[in-house]
Amino acid sequence: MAISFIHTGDIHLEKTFHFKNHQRDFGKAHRIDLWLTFDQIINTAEKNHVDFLIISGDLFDTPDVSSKALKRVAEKFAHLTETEVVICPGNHDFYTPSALYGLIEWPQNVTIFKQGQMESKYFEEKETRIFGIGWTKDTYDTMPFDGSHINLSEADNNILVLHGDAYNQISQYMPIDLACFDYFDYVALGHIHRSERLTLRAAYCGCPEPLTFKNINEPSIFYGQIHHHRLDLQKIETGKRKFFQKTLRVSPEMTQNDLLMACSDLSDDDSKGKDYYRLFLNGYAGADIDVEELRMQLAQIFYYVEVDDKKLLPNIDVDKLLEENQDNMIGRFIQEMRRNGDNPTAKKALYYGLEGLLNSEEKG
Ligand SMILES: [Mn+2]
Repeated sequence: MAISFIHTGDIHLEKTFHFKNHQRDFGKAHRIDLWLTFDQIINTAEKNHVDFLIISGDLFDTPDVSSKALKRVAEKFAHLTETEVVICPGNHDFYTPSALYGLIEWPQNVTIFKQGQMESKYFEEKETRIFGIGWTKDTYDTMPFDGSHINLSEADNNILVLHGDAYNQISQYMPIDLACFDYFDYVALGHIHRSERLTLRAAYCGCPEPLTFKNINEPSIFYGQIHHHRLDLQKIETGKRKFFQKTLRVSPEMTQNDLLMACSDLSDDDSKGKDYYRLFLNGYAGADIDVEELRMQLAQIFYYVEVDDKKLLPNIDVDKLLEENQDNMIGRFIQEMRRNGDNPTAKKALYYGLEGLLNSEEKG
């Protein structure tokens, strides 16, 4: 029979964040974002009457989750009226009887793989068998599975859920050889935080809510349907906020106001009002540029902004530089460039050229 599912994972509920910007408690706020995104996923499952909500590990960030948080998750699952929840614990939330998943009663519609080896559950009404290897410790140099062919019933839908590394066969986080499982209708993968379809029938869901400036692609979940062993997989965008890193070229003729405008123009108002920005200032600052003041100004425009000025150098005193370098390449370069006049383009060319020459001198 035809079935539908949502595949998510790597939500990392209750993660502690360490943001560089301390103007507000951004870490606590983003912890709440994770919960809101989790709610969004549950609502999507309910609204679309999906048969299965598949969670491929790292639902929680840590084994030290309060029972209040556990109960909140269980309650959300219990409210699903048509959906079976299947959880394959990962390296962050591996199963033990004395922590996390072992601490509370889970609703009837929740299945947790907790054996540390290949196991499966059959859902008779849906003619579907879901396999998985739930983690019971925090590292696996090899997959706890002998690679043998699993005999599947042709009449059923067969799904496999794994948390591990399909990119690196010497990973300590359960190396996965996808070629061993190419006869499943779908392989739902977790652990890598970037959403990617690796084969026609295997995909990493990625984080539904991004966690760091390294999570650059669109946060999403997968909505899938299987019918007569045909898989249809679609991305649904999720998440509250995104992370962006941008670099801005600063030239000496830019005023404080120019710089502020240039930073502000990097994005639209909607994104500035909710997303995380890390701005790298690069180049030469004129005398009236005050980066600390810029940070304060940007804090009024952006929800979250970091300004990295490690590569912003003070303006070059060209006259002094010429005096000191009369007889070498730098001096000759300045004289040559000054023949082009004093317009902004010529000035820019002079500064960027000097930047290159001075940098290569430093390195040499
Ligand atoms: Mn993870």
